[in-house]
This record gives sequence, structure tokens and C-alpha cells, in this order.
Amino acid sequence: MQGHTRDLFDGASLDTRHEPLAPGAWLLHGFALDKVTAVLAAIEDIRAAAAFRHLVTPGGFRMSVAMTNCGRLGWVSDRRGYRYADCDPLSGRPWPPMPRVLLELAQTAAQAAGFSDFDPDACLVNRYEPGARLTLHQDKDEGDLSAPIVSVSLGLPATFLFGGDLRKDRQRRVPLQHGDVVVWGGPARLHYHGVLALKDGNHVVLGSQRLNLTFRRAT
Ligand code: MD3
Ligand code: FE
Repeated sequence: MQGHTRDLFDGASLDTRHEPLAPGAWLLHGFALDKVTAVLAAIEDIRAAAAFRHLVTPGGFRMSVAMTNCGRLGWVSDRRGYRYADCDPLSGRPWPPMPRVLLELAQTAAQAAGFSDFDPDACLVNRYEPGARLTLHQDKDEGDLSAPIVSVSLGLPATFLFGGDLRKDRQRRVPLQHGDVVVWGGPARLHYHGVLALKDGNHVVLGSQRLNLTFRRAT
């Protein structure tokens, strides 16, 4: 079913349409909205244990997006390359565990998109401030490319760029709002994608930032 809107007791509405973006890719509008308070509390705990930091690419550029991780493995980048690591290179300690509310959100979203046994072992948390962006790339550092990736957007809206299997393939622009969840797997798993520079703004819950969680099966 598509295009329905559920009314809440307080008169606010929860937009929960499930929009197919491409074979294997679904945009679940508002899927995370009813869990936002718990999700933000979980991110606060993660941030306290493993601070957001601007990683450096292998080519020596400081990323404009600030990152941290939770789960058994975390995605890191430095002059030596991109990889998953079981410890935070800033602290030397294991990444904070994946909070149950995050794991359950990722699994229920994957299931809604047709991926029934998603068992993520890594969650990358991206923080965008105005001007921050992610250039076109593929997510291919994961050992298990049969598992989908689940992405949760919070705070300021962003324009997502969503291409094909080749860098040169035509890109679609997909607006992502607070509470939206995207699941991509199967034939869409290696599609090129990116995020346009975040526009200035003030979000009622998160102020002038956007947070994005990506859940992956890294091993
Ligand atoms: C790919 N993060 O961390 S992925 C990343 O908003 C990353 O921070 C993005 O790309 C971010 O590697 C969100 C979201 C996404 C959504 C739909 C897709 C990626 C997709 C559809 C096809 C391919
Ligand atoms: Fe990506």
C-alpha cells in the first residue's frame, strides 16, 4: 500500500508511505518518527563514549561530515585507506555497543523492504552541519554485499543523490526528511550515491544539523 497517512492522538500526522526508488531500494517515509526520542538518546550515549570526528581520506582530505560508530565494528578512514575496525582509533577502546532500539529499528525497516534476516554488526553515525556533503561513492568496504544497508535521516532535510552501477550513470535527486528511512540491497546495493551540501536551517528538534545512521553487515 502506498500514500497513506496515519493520524496521531495529538493531531500531528505520521507519513509512512513506502516508496520504491529502484529494484532493491525503498524509501520508508517517516518510518523512524515514532522512535525519534529514544533514537536521539541512544546517539547521545554513543557520542559520549565515542566523539564525532572529521576523518581524513586516503588522499589527505578532511571529510566535511563528522562521524562516529557503534556496534562491533566501525567504519574508519585515514591515510592508509578505508576499513572497518573493532576499536575507536581516537580512544583505543571498542566502539560502544549497538543500542537495542537502533538494532530493532534497522531490522524492522529491513523487513518492511523485504530483507528478513538483517543482522547488522556496524552502525556509522554521520553528522552534517551546513555546507557538509558526501561526494558520489559506492559502499563496498563490507564483506557481505548480500546484506542490505539501512539509512535513517534525522534533523535538517538533505538532498540525496542516487545513481546507478557506474559513476557516470544518471543521478536522481531524492529529498530526505527527518524520520525517513532508506533501505537498499539486492540490485541497488552497489549503486553510486552521495549527499548534496547541507543547506542552512533550523530544525525544531536538532537545530542546525542533520544526523544519518547507516546500518551495515561489515563481516
Ligand atoms: C545507495 N551516507 O555513510 S546513505 C554513507 O546521508 C552514506 O549520510 C548517507 O552514504 C548519508 O556511506 C546516506 C543512504 C542511501 C539511500 C539510498 C540509496 C544510499 C543509497 C539508494 C541506492 C544506493
Ligand atoms: Fe554511502
